[in-house]
Amino acid sequence: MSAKTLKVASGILIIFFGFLYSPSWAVTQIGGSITTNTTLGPNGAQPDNVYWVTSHLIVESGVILTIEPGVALKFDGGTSLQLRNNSTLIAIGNPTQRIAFTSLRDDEFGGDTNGDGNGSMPQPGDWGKVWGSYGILTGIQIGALGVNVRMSDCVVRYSNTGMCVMVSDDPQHPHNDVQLEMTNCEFSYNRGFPVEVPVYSIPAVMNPTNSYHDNLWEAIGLCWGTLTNDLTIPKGKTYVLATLCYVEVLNATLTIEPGVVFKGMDRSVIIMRNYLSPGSAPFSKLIAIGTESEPIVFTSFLDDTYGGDTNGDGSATTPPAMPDITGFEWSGIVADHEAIEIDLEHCIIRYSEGSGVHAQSNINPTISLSNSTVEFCKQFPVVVPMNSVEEAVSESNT
Ligand SMILES: [Ca+2]
Ligand SMILES: [Ca+2]
Repeated sequence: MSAKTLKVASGILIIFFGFLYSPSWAVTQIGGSITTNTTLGPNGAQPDNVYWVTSHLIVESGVILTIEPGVALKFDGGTSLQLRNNSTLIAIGNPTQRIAFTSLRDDEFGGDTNGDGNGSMPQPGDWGKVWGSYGILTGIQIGALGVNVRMSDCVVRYSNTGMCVMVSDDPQHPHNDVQLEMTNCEFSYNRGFPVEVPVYSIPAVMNPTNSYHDNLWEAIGLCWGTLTNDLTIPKGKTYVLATLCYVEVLNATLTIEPGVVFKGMDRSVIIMRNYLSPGSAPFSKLIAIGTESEPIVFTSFLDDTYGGDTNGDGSATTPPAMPDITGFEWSGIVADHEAIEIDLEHCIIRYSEGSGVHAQSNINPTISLSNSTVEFCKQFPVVVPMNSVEEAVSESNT
């Protein structure tokens, strides 16, 4: 085995390369900070198709990391790819040359990199790191601000949460504004969500060319995110509001298709806001019009009744019959400001630790609730202003 250490430009990216174990695959070891624009692949400064990530690979602010078609990044246990604020990841493969982000022990991409034949098999959770103030364990970590990610024909597998967009570390201004484009990507065998993204990235991750399978939490995870452009959420996957996630709708319309199932983790909410003066347009609207055969469901992450066993533990956990703040259930749908409209029809709302639908005091949103069921909430099922009482308590609701 031969190996040597190189420095790339002025950066501190350390690359070792040599022919390790398998004569058929060259393997380049990488890790550390990338401080200048870098290409990994046959046309890069260290041409190769297989990169063994031996420590956290960190794309620093302002830097572009390009990964070429057919390249495999194989991560040692506990390592990750971290995209700092204002960095860019371009990983555009093609159907015959996919780009893999996987475990060192995964011989299916890039051959027998660890040189033990079938002596070790990849497992969900093989790679990834705890990152961010909420302690999210994830493989590809996308910084909160100004990060641009373009992925096509990629495979992300055997990590914890495969890819996660972070929330700003400032608790007073949690915020993110990533640009995510994703097509023909596969997330599989991850021990957590395949992806956890802000609400505004749902069109990217739900592009029908992407696929998700055999992940422990087989759902689209949602982290804190502010929706400022109109969006329709399609059915097809369960959506889980992760711990402390605010799906915040701000001067926009959020429409939910019939048949969509949301599940909430501890203290997560769907919150409707409008920072303009009372009564002024544009409104914030939540439109959830289900049908009798395809209701729209908002419930607990622990509730397997709708959307199946999303938390991957069979029937080992169930939501408490009457959630308590110490039980860390989700916190319902909240109207936080004036000039807000909430239309709920054929909806099922369950297991909120507060109310199912709640208008903050001294505001006057328009809330319409019909043919719906609100059940197992800790507080009043609905707390609405006087102008909405007739709708909310009509006989069509239970
Ligand atoms: Ca092997
Ligand atoms: Ca379960």
